Amino acid sequence: MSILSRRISKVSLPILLFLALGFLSGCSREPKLPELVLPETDLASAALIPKPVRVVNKPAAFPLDHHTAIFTEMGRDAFTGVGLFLSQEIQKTQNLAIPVNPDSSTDLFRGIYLIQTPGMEQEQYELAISSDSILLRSATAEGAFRGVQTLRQLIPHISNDTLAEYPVWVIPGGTIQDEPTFEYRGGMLDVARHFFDISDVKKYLDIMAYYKMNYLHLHLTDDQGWRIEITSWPKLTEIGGQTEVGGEAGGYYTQEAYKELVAYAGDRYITIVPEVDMPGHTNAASVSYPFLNGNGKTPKPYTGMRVGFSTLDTRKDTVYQFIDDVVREISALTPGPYFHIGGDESHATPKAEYEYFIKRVVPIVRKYGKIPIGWDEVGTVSLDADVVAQYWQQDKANVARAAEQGMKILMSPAKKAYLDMSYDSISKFGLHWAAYIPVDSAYTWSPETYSSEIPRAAILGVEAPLWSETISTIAELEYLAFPRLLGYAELGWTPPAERSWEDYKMRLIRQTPYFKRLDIQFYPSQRVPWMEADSLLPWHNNRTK
Ligand code: TNX
Repeated sequence: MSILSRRISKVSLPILLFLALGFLSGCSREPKLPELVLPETDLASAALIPKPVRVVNKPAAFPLDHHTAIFTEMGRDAFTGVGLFLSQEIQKTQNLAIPVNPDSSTDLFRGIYLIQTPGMEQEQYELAISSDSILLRSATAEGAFRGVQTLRQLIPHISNDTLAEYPVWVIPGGTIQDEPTFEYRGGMLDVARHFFDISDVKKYLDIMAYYKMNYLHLHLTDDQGWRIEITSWPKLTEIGGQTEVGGEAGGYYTQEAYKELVAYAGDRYITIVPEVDMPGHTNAASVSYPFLNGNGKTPKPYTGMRVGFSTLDTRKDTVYQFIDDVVREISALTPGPYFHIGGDESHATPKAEYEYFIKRVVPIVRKYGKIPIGWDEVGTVSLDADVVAQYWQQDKANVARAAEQGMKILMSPAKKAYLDMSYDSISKFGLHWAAYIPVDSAYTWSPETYSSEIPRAAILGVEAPLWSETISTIAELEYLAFPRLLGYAELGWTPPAERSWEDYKMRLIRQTPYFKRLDIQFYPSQRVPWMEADSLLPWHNNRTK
């Protein structure tokens, strides 16, 4: 028996009734839905990113039109929320109104059904597309949300206006069975070197969600700025939030704004990971509260690009009280499981002091119910295995030590995964201390095998950090992030055997209608054949000439 039929046979009685009622209401009424003769389709060649695990074609297609409705399982609010999200996106993109859970006894619909199916993994989903229905099965609303992104990517950006008196968007028929390779597929924004307001971050979240990424790490503090309101220490933002690289005015998130961002991410099944970088990268904190650095001096605000010159006073109890307050306030606003403590480039902190400091901060994070993450330097400190080390440096000693201690590793090797590395020597923005990272190089590596020191079982996932020393506008941010971010989304989701640059780049070029619609200022790398895009759109360009 195939996996598919095995799963269908497990569908419970209430769900069968739910489906049958939907279909019966269709059969029992006059007039019937118009029969449309649809063109041949090819689901297996659709330009999906990340590439799904398994796709099977079927000689059928689904006509998305004003006769379509979304039905979600009754009494499951989270599933209804996912249905509403899909409906809103179709409204925005196709300008088509699709009702969610309409009364199907008064009107006739072809249904998109979101069906809760126990026994599947957290983010696993199955999409079965035929001429009269789309069935999206998952155990959780999160799984349904990931499947909805696949469906969105399958809807052509142009309607076919020759099939009926009204616009029809032809969705290719077949079955997709899909689930992620890694549980953590993330991006990081450095909002400290340059501040980006919540509308910019929301746009990034929209795009991450479309490509099934599920964690956004916010680098909230650094030498050049403190970006989150802490009510018990108000000068952090009153003073420390007012600067950024280059001397422009900085900015910060009020707690209300941060909560709004967390909720916006949550609606997209993305978890925010807040980072307060310490004991280094703390000049902005010490400008606000000079006692923190322990050297008796009030530091000047810093707007340059150097690293490694600041430290907290590791032997002062009031410093740990300060940290306790910061971790407590941010943790209370953050429903996700992780709290990032930075810990990188603490060159101004003697090694023994660094170890002492990290060992005192890790329990504070645990006290507020969070799992500590640190940059790979934390791997050098003897810690329990619940701490996550984020691999960034070429020197593998730190991650090797972390893996020996049983810590999980988040893969962000700078040579491959740093979005702030320039594409090439003529790139307008970015740094190149680790490497130039052209679009193909960003994609053609395997987190699974990148480092022999890190066993596959220790890898939590992949994250692409975007440091912001050289970028200050959303357009500049997008130039560095796109199209490379999509490659990291695929590395996190698609198993290695299914990945190929030749295949990926042809799917990548077909993302341009989406990029244009969202006005994403992507870098049109010459390693990708963008010009051929129009003639290569089997689904996305089925308007008859
Ligand atoms: C290293 S990566 C840093 C950041 C810089 C970045 C620039 C890491 C943990 N620390 O402070 O912004 O390089 O590429």
